Amino acid sequence: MANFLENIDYPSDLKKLKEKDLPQVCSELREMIIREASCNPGHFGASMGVVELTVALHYVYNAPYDKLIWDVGHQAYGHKILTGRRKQFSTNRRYKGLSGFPNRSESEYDAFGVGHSSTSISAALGISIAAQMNGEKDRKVVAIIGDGSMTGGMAFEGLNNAGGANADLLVILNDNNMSIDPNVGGISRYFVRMQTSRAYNRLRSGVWEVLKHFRTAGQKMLSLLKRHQHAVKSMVFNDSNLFEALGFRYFGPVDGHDVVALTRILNDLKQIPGPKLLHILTKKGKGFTPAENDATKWHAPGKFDVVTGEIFNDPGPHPKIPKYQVVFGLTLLELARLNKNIVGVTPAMPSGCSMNIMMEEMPERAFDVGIAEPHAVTFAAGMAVSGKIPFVNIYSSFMQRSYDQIIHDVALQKLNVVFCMDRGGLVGADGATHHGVFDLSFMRNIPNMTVSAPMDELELRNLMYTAQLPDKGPFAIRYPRGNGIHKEWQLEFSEIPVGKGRKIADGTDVAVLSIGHPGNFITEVRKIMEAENISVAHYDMRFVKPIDQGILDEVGASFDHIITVEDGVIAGGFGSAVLEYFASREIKKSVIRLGVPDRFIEQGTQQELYRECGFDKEGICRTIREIFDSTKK
Ligand SMILES: Cc1ncc(C[n+]2csc(CCOP(=O)(O)OP(=O)(O)O)c2C)c(N)n1
Repeated sequence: MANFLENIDYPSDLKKLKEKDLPQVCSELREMIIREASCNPGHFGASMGVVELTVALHYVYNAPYDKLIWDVGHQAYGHKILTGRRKQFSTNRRYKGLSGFPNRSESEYDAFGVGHSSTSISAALGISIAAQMNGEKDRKVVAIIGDGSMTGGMAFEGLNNAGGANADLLVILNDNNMSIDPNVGGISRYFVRMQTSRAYNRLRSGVWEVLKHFRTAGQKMLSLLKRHQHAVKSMVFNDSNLFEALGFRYFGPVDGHDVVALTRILNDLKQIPGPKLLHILTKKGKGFTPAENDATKWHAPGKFDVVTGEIFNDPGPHPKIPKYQVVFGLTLLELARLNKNIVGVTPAMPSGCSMNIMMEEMPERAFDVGIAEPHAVTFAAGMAVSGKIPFVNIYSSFMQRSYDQIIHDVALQKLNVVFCMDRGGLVGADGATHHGVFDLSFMRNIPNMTVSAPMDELELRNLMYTAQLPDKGPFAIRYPRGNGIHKEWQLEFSEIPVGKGRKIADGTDVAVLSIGHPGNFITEVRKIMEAENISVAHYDMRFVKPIDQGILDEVGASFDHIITVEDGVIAGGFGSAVLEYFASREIKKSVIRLGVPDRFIEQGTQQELYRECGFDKEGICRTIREIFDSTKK
């Protein structure tokens, strides 16, 4: 049998094939995604589910002139393979390799950079309006968005704007009834109803009638219809359909795994002007049974056996030691048992952040609110006003979405909301869109906010314990992706005095002040430096705000050389807080700040990225040597 995929470098090669060959292209594409993802882990289920859609889109549209905008972009592996990156696909998500998400600097086929959800409709609308302004009347713009991402408020802001603007835009709603975990909320239930309701199926047949007219009408008829858009619209307009009510023409739901039917529908829709929404039904993980049966596990499974479907969990460097996220999940449940006011809030990441542990035992006290970070924060603020103590767990990079809500709805009102920022710092393979490196900077300039970062999982537990004690106000705790370091971690809780760090080791030549997990690099650094006759003192500061002024006074008085280390942006971060304090007290000491420089860091392993930024063990040692080499001169 012919192997089509190996002859497809670009969509132009795909277009040479006959419609009847497309199902085989789909199965070859699926095989390749399975083969590659099994040994080079990444997002799996989502890309498998949109194979037919991907092939149909590239068969029908003329990318890169036409713009295909993937929401989140974790489902775009097939798109990457069909658009010039098949041979490099084995470098997906690796250091210096392909990005795991569409990225404009990687390919002209990636129309819009992405990684966070619910942006596609807004971006597509902007591109479509700009095309109109530029006189590019034939340019087609398509946003592809999942039902999970459709729960994000921004998606609705985009729909509202597009419906009112009457822009030429196609939104494809890829409905697989899943987010990472099962999709939640009214929208999700609405989509399920749409699939079964007779009213929608009647509407659908009306719509297909209109499509048939377009198909047979020819150009003359088409321009006539375009001129009478309003009349056409009223033929299919149905106010009880959410999208129709917003000004979109709704088509569907249709089978998203019938590639030939999809190409025909897309060709038809190309002829229809104005904002349109095509609702397709797909199965996440389609074509790989284990993934179809457990979509959450197979969202991003890690390495796996292509025959048995066994997932090879990466045991990490210390197999028995749990990840920070698990420590969070178990600790939250323990605290919730002790304090009846504690509630949990997660925007669509219950299994990612381990709040599912609390959900299982206390479903009425833990809330998945959909992919809705701003809402999650204000929802928590509302509960805090009524005496609850919400633990809102949001991955650090997604917390960026909630900035106004943190300031306006929580901090200004001094509410006792605990912000648990998982995946703080450089996260590794997910790359620039997902690194949680801005949080220490953007949290520390907010009045009333306590900003902390545990050095290990014991501190994480005790900070969580401290944050729920009375009158603590807004309290941020950020911790990294990955494993903790202690075998025994489920120790009794003890309160950590807010704003107090701790001295880990004495020294005389240089003081290293660390925040968060990079403090664990310093034990090794001290040993290496000791062998070179340099004595290093180490302080784990625990809090960026309020910062421990006692330690800073002590260090300022005793050391000429001070190094700060953080897994976050240097600009405005922890080291900057130290400098600001020294400046305010006129303490004039050399402070070298190590952390993430003022540029976006791409993907790689965390270790590779720490090295690139110069705050891994070697980088810290190098900095210390440079200080003493220069003082000798
Ligand atoms: C703002 C933001 N919050 C959370 C996430 C994490 N996330 C990545 S994919 C995903 C689920 C998306 O569901 P859907 O759009 O239905 O796509 P599917 O994976 O089901 O194909 C989530 C929550 C994100 N990328 N962006």
